[in-house]
Amino acid sequence: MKIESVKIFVSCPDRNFVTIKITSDEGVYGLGDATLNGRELAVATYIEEYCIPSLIGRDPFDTEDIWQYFYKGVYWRRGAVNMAAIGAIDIALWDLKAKALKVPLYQLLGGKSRQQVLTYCHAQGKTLPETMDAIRQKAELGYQAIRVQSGVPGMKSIYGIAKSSKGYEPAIKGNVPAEECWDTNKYLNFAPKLFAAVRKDFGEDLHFLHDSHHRLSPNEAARLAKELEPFHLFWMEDAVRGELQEAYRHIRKNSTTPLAIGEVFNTIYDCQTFITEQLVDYLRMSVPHTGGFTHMKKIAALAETYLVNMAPHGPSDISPIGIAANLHFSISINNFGIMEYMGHSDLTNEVFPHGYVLKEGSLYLDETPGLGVEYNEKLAEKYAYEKAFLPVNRKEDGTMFDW
Ligand code: GCO
Ligand code: MG
Repeated sequence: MKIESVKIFVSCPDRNFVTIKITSDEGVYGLGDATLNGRELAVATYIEEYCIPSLIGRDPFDTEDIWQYFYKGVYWRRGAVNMAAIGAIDIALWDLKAKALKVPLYQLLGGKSRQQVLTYCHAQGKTLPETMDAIRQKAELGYQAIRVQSGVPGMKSIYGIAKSSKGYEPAIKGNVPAEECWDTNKYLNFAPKLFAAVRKDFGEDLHFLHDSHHRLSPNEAARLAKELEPFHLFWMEDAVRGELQEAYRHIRKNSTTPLAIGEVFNTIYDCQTFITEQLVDYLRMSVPHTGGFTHMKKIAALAETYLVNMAPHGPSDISPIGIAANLHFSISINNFGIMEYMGHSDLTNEVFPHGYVLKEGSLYLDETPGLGVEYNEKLAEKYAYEKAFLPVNRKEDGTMFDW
């Protein structure tokens, strides 16, 4: 079998998505998710200009060699754009292979290690009472794990809180990024109060998670992790930027609150120290952003050796193709923790019809060969790309800060 054509589609069915379609000379095709929130055209151009010519004529079953060709063969290694491009190609090739062999993709990854994939959803509100209502609604839907984000008194905006009633969406349409304003002290004083209230109302049974979105210093993170200990969080996420992996030693030494990190990582080298020193409990890399199945299998294997669990990133900016990739990966590995699932709008789901279903907070795969997701090209054509950015963040005195 040979790769005959590769196409890239950029569309905006409520939000931007980049989709790759690789077709073989036998007419079998595979789909991949190349969406990188706020940098969509960079990945699309990278694939179009620098990858497609080298893919044509190759055997699509050679996933390992093709992966190495685009990783090792490129002098400029790693990086979000590069690895999202490799991830999209790799996912499409595995989808194609599974379709050609007429099996659901997870069968190529080792079969099922469990029957369903536990997910967590988001509950958020501008105020504490609003947040408590949102948690109640999600609990009533049967979710067992809920990420809680709340507005902080005295702060105008904060990561994770919806501006409209349509639900939280991190990318904002426009020509330049929106600006947010941050105050660590107000946040640190409020977060323990939030979780004290949450446990008081909802008891011990539900799992609660929280995302600090890379805004704390190691010592601030240690303080928060310690103060949150009595409320038994499932995890505290992205407390400190992950560029300096050693920074987590200090948090780890000072608290037993479970730690998660990794949604912006894209190679095994971004988490090597986290794994080998057991500095975190969960790694949050996603299959599409981290070089696809070929690379993620190796990361999961290293993490398994050190008793670290995988917990793929699953926001709305990963398309249903990327979500399905995360699902096949999560169902097949032994060291799976939990998967984020924000869900998508009805329109997005119409453009990407899929077989996975959510029941009582867990996702179930069907037995369709491949990933089990389609891309409705005709419908997608009606929704042209609209430039959108993630916000940037400054401290109250104007200093540029982490978002
Ligand atoms: C999460 C994330 C997201 C990201 C977003 C960026 O835990 O789901 O933090 O909300 O901010 O995916 O594109
Ligand atoms: Mg996050």
